[in-house]
Parts: sequence; structure tokens; C-alpha cells
Amino acid sequence: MEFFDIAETWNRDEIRQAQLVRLRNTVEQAMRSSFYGATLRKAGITPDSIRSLDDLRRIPFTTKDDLRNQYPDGLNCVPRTEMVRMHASSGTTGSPTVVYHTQSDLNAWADLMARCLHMVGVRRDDVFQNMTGYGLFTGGLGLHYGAERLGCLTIPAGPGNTKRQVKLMRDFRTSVVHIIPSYALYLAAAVEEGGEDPHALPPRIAVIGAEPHTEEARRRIEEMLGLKAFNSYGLSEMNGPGVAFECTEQNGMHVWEDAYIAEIIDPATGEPVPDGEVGELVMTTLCRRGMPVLRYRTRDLTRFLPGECPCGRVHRRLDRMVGRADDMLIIKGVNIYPMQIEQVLMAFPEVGQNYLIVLEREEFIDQIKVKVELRDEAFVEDMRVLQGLQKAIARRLKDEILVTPRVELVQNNSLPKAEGKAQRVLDLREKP
Ligand code: ADP
Ligand code: K
Ligand code: ZN
Repeated sequence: MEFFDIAETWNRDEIRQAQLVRLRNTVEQAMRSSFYGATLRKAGITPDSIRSLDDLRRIPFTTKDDLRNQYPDGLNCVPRTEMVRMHASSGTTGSPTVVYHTQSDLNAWADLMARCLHMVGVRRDDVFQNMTGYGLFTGGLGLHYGAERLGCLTIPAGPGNTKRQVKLMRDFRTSVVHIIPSYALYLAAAVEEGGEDPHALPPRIAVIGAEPHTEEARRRIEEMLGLKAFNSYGLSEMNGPGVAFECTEQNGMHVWEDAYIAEIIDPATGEPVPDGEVGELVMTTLCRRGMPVLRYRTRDLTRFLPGECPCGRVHRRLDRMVGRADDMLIIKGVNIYPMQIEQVLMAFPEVGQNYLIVLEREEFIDQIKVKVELRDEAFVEDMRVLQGLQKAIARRLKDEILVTPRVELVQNNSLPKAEGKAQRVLDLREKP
């Protein structure tokens, strides 16, 4: 087995030793910021008081609201002149937050990202087409520097403009793409509609991430485009991509424990959940100097996969994200995650690439409607066929989410498309 970084070969003891030293250094560094200076002192934490990794639990959580309240500089640990980059989260849920990086932070990030790409077989002779947004969104520049660090010829294509993307792939023999899963499905369908076979496109690997998606969606991307797709997880507060990444086993994402400490807690109590159970992911940076973040509540729901990965890396694996704690819909008292709906829809071959969950309130009762795009060949004139399909989808959804949704079948490409992360839920209920 070929590794990019010595840390990939570490055993559990080596990981824990490095984590303890780095956690102490991180606490020392963090205390230079006005925010952590105050909160850590108040909690009675000093670098010396971190004697074992269990002491991590004495450190208070950091939340998205903390970051908002400290906007724009309250977590900075070095003078502004030492910062060379800032990113802001895409603000999918509320106002943005800022993360700063020094040059050494950026170098470390690029190394982590290169390690991820290398793990799935990307090498310096690959051509890497980066089809996500540059700018404040971390996915674009994050993968860009990682691919360059690895030595790939890197094409900063950006998102959208499917015709040009396909031309770039053909002209430059693109072998690896970075693409948001909802756009990958769209692109494959668009090529097919243009009368061409998306299978015949050059890429052999796709890095997909940035938004929740199901195993069914991944398999569909792989089948339509004839490549291997690997799940990539990250968030701005922890740099962006490069935090956790699937290996070639495609069974969970290794979270790089030499650079982060990952915990999974019960979001209600803040206590760790029993190993293997789903909870909220909490992350601590171990290598960041400009703006370390301690025990950040990601609001992403996942679990640690038990057991060791056959690939030989000991770094623990995170299961596919179930969704965000704040994605959860409560309809008629039942908790529903959009990913449950996607899982059902993608199992129907007639279903196209896009869907939209619409929440409405009628006479004080919440209703859930699912608008589903059908593939062109499935959108037949025969009403009986369509009604049968509609009923079958509604029934399968009811089995999964326990409430009966209204299902509306719509034509291919008729639902709004986002350039970046897909918007899956439209809430039309009047706010009380
Ligand atoms: P925002 O919170 O504004 O969207 P980011 O751009 O930092 O900010 O997005 C990070 C979030 O994107 C994560 O917290 C997670 O919810 C989601 N995300 C990123 N990668 C994945 C992935 N592979 N699977 C599921 N969700 C992901
Ligand atoms: K090269
Ligand atoms: Zn592995």
C-alpha cells in the first residue's frame, strides 16, 4: 500500500500521542484570541491542565453563534498581517461566519487535501477538473490547492456551463473531477439528452461532497458517468474539504485524526453517544495557528463506523451524513430528514435527477408535498401509468417517513436548479 503521508500509517497509540501534544499547543495558541482567552480562563483551562485526551471534555463547546458573535476578528490568534486568506461559510443556514488562515495553515490544508486525493488513486499525471464554485465557498480553492500540491494539471473550471465542462473534459482528457453530487446527476442527464453517452467521457474518478447525498445517488452517478465516486466531507470552520474522505473501500470516510479530534455527542445533553450510535459531530482543529477552533458543534449528524478498515488506515471512519440537525423536518409530529426521501426516490428508475420537498400548512395542518422530476422516457402520455407510479412512490415514502406525502410528478428539468449546493426543501408554511 502506498501512502502520501506518514500519519496515514500511524497506529492508535501514535495518533493519541500526537493528538495530546497538538491539543495542548492548540489550547495555548487559542488563548491568544479574545474569545478563547476569556472562555477558557472562565472554564479553568490552561495548556498544562490538559493532561490526557479526556481533558478535552472540560473545554466548552464552540457554536456557530459564537462565531457569528465574534465576527469578524474575535477568534484570531495572530495579528491580521499574518493572515493570508479568509473564507466565509456559504450561509446555507443564516448569516455567514469568517475563517482566517495563515500561510502555514494553507500549506497544511493543501497537504491534507492532497492526502485525500492520493488515497483514492489520484496521481501527478492526472488531469483534475474542478467544477465547484471558487470564491468564499471553501470547496473550490480547497480542492484546487490539494490537486496542485499533488502535481495534477489542475483546471479551475468552476461550476455550471455544462457544454464547456464537457469540452474541457474532452480537450484536456480530464481524468478526475470535483463536482457537487446534484450537479453530477444533472450533467450526466444533460449529456444523455444531447444524444451522447456520458459513459464515454474521460473522467475515471469523481470527488463528490459538500452536500448530503445518499448511497443511491452515488451509485447513480457512478453508473451514469462510468466512474468511481468518492464522498468528501468538510466545513469552513474546519478549513473546508479535506476533513474526512472515503478510501477505495467506499465504506465510510476516514477523518484525519492527526489534524482533528472528532467526537460524536447527543445534541440534547452534550454527552458522548455510545460508540457506533448516531449523534452530532463535534470537531477540534489540531494544526491551525491563525484561527484554531475547539469543540465546534457542526450540527451534522453521523456515527463512527465500528471496526477497522481493510485499507489499513487506523483513522476512524465517519458514516455518510444523515443530514444536519437543523435539516430535520417535523411533520405531524414525525421527525423526517430529506435524505430519507432521496433514498426512496433514487431507487425508482423512472425518477430523474431533481426533486423538491414542499412544506405547506392547510387549516393548521402541515402537509408535505414531494415534487419529483421524471426522466424523459418515463414521462409518458398514459395517465394510468403515471398515476400508478405516483401511488407507488407515495406508498414507498409513507413506509419510510411514516406520513403520507402528496407526490407530484413533473417533467425533467422543470424544477429550479442551484449552481452550488442543492436546495431540497421549500417551506411555505406561515411562521407563527
Ligand atoms: P454552510 O454551513 O454555510 O453550508 P459550508 O460551506 O462550510 O457552510 O458547508 C459545510 C456543510 O456542508 C457541512 O457542515 C455539511 O452540513 C455539508 N457537507 C459538506 N460535505 C458533505 C458531505 N460529504 N456529505 C454531507 N454533507 C456535507
Ligand atoms: K502534472
Ligand atoms: Zn480505509
